[in-house]
Amino acid sequence: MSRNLTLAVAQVGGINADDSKPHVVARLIGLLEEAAGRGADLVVFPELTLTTFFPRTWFDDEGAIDRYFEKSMPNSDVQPLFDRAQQLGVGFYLGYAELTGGGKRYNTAILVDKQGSIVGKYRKMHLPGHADKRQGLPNQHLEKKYFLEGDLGFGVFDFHGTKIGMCLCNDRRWPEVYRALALQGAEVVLLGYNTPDFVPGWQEEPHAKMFAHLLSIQAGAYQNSVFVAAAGKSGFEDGNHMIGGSAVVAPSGEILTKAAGEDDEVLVVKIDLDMSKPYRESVFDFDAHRRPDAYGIIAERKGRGEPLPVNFSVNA
Ligand code: CDT
Repeated sequence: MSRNLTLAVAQVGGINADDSKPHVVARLIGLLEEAAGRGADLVVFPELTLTTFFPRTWFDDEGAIDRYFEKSMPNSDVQPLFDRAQQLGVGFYLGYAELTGGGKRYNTAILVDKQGSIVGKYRKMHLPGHADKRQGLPNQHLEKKYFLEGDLGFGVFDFHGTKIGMCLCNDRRWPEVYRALALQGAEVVLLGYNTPDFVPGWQEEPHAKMFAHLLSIQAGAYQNSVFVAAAGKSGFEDGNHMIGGSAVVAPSGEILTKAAGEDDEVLVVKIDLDMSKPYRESVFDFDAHRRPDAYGIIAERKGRGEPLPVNFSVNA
C-alpha cells in the first residue's frame, strides 16, 4: 500500500516594512485555507514569513529590529494561524525571526502538526552576508549581524508518520544539509527562502540565481532520495525584488510543481513517499555504497596538513 502525503507550498509575494502582522497572518490564513481546500496535509510557508526581509536594512538603533522578532510562538498575532490550521486539520512549516527569553536572535522555522502542536524546530545554520555596514549600496545583507548561528543541529521530526527535515534558504546550497537529514532518515525536506536580486558581493544575474536555486534543490533531492518542498517569499518588498521559483521536487530530481509567478500562490501535490525506494535501495543505498572512510582519509589528512596515503595520486 502506498504512503501518501499531500504537500502544499505557499509562496508569499512581497511583504512591505509597514504591513502589520495581523494583516500578514490573515494573508497566510487565506493561503492555508486554499491549500486545505485542495486536500493538503502540510503547508510550507517561506523563511521570515511574517515580515519583510529586514536583513536588507541597517538599523543604527538595535531596538528598531525588535518589531520584526517573535518573543514567543505562538503569540497573539500568530495564534489565528494556529487556530485555523487546527480547525482544518492541516499542519504547517513557518519561518520567522525568533527572540529568545535570554535575548538571543535566530532565523527559525517550526513544524506544527495537525493538532496545532509544535513538533519540530530548526534554527538556521548557514547565515549568509555580513555583519558590517557596507557603504554606497542599495541594500545590505545583514543576517550575520541580526542572527546567531543555529544551535539545534539538523533534526528530523515525525509528522503523522512522515519523517521531516527542515532547513532555511542559504542552507539549500550546501550539500551536507540534505545528506545530514537523509542519513537520519528524512523523507521530505522543507525549505523556506528569501533570495534577493541584490546581495552585496554576490554578482549573479537573476536568471542564474533561479537556475542555481533549482539546481540546488533538485540535486539535494536526487542525491539523497528525498522530496524537497521549497517556499519562497518573492516579488517586490518596498521596491526590492526577490526571485520566485517555489517548487516541490521528487527523489528523481524532477520538479513536480513550480510557481508560475511571484505573487501569493499555492502549489499542491500528492506525493507517494515510497517513490524514494528505488533510489534508496539501489544507486543511493547509503549503507551499501557510501565510503565515509575514504572521504575522511583524504579530506581530514589534507585538513591536518598530513601526508596523503602512499598509493594516493592526484592523477590517479
Ligand atoms: N536568505 C538567504 O539566505 N538568502 C541567500 C541570499 C544569497 S547569499 C549569497 C540565499 O542563499 O538565497
